[in-house]
Amino acid sequence: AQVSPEDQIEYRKAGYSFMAWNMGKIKAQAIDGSVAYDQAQVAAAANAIAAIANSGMGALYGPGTEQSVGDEKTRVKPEFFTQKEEVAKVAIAFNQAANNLAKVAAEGDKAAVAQAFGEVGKSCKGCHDQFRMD
Ligand code: ASC
Repeated sequence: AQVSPEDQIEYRKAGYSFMAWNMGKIKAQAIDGSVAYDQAQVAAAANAIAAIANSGMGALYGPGTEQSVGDEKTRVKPEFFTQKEEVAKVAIAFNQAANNLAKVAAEGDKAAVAQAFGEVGKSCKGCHDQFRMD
């Protein structure tokens, strides 16, 4: 099914928002300690992030999505659409970090989760620095 450029932007932003919500849950439990560590919750959050990371979101950067469309704003930089190899690098790094976090979260060690979470955060930031406008 065809997805309009406006919907592509909406869906990709929804994916990032949902991952951010789940990152926040892991951060609260494994990093800040503001919420008690619950292994099942952390594993569920990590699995949600990995599922989205593995879902092929690159398909939501089609023609016509280089700029905001209608009410859907995007902060993607123009370089994202020309530097395919660089994009592939940050995407693969993110994917691997997200899959590793899910694996580590399933095993349950909090310190290892904190470490793996940090690696995911770095991979998020790596893409933001290169391909997201402020
Ligand atoms: C998050 C979130 C991001 C990343 C980034 C890591 O929780 O919403 O965009 O982590 O801040 O540097």
